[in-house]
Amino acid sequence: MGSSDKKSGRKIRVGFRRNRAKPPRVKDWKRQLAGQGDDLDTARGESVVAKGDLSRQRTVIERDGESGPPATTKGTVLAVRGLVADVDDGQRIWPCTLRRVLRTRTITTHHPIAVGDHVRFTVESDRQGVMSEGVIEWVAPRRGELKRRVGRADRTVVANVDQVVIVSSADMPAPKPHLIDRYIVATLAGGMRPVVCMNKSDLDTDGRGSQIACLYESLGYTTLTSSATGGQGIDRLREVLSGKASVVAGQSGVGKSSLLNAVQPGLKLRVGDVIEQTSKGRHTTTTARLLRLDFGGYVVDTPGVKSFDVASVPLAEIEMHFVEFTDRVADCRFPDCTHTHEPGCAIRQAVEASQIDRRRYESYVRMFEERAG
Ligand SMILES: Nc1nc2c(ncn2[C@@H]2O[C@H](COP(=O)(O)OP(=O)(O)OP(=O)(O)O)[C@@H](O)[C@H]2O)c(=O)[nH]1
Ligand SMILES: [Mg+2]
Ligand SMILES: [Zn+2]
Repeated sequence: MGSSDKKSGRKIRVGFRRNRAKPPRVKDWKRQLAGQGDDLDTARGESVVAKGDLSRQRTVIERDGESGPPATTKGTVLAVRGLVADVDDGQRIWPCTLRRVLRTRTITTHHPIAVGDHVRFTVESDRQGVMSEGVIEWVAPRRGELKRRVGRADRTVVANVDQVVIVSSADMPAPKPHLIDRYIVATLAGGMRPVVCMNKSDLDTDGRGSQIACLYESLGYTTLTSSATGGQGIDRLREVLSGKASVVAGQSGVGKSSLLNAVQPGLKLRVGDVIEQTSKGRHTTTTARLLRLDFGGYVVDTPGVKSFDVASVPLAEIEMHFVEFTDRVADCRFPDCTHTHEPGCAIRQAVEASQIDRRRYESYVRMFEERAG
């Protein structure tokens, strides 16, 4: 690791794991100098600088762009199972573990690898000399990242996608518009495009599904009405997914996997059993998985959620992701108006005048108050 590496790389600070709190034994450094230190923290292409015994952090040089270490293979993470990731190099799928220096980042980001990550890995042979698994050495900087808060950690549901198809159903289970709003906020905050999909249109006897779909359409979001079993809207969904990187998300049982099977029957995704189906869904899909589409692009099918915590979005940013607020906030009397209780609030006036949908406003207040504590 020469100084040129340092120049081309980006310094990041990672926390020490507890077992590294003590300075490494001299023996380790000798082994490393002899070039046998591959199983140590110091992966090829990364330099580790411990700043004294008391340092709780160390600096790692992380490379940007295409110039990863030469002996590595490029791949995309299809699925993550614990600390093992299935990585597709375009030819085959490799089970990969993580280089220890990447694992240290687990402490702050829950898991340093997410479905959709672009990685570089080295292939390792087993005792019989068979190349059987890989070790992830490097993770590319992410663009488009859907994050949700789980406990006190932010978890990346999927990385490197262009759009989030937020699926709900007209009935069975009943639509939860507040959940759609949460997904929209997380999608926009993560730099992606939201698409609203109202499925099970065949069950929309009272018209509530299409009423909700109309609202999102009027706000300017790409909106679909579909029936995975009846075939309505499937061609349109195929068009929306074509050539893009997408993720489908929403409650359990709304028909996410069924919709993907309808756009590409070869996927053969497991779907909920009609007989056992309750109005709550049964969590048929259990892990997020990246799937390639024959007509171009890829899509990540995700397990259904009950709720979606947007705590990863900064409090002051939430209002920015309510598109109907943005032209009006300048008219609030106080520049730091939170639109929850202040006099002279242009947002609340617009709600009273029915210019802003009251239910959307309530979604905002719920998200704001939850975040404000
Ligand atoms: N009537 C009707 N039923 C549907 C439609 N789409 C899906 N279903 C049924 O809804 C049930 C749940 O479908 P899934 O595709 O497993 O739902 P999911 O969103 O993937 O659920 P999870 O994997 O648990 O998150 C299945 O019994 C489907 O046959 C639809 O458009 N109309
Ligand atoms: Mg599913
Ligand atoms: Zn206001």
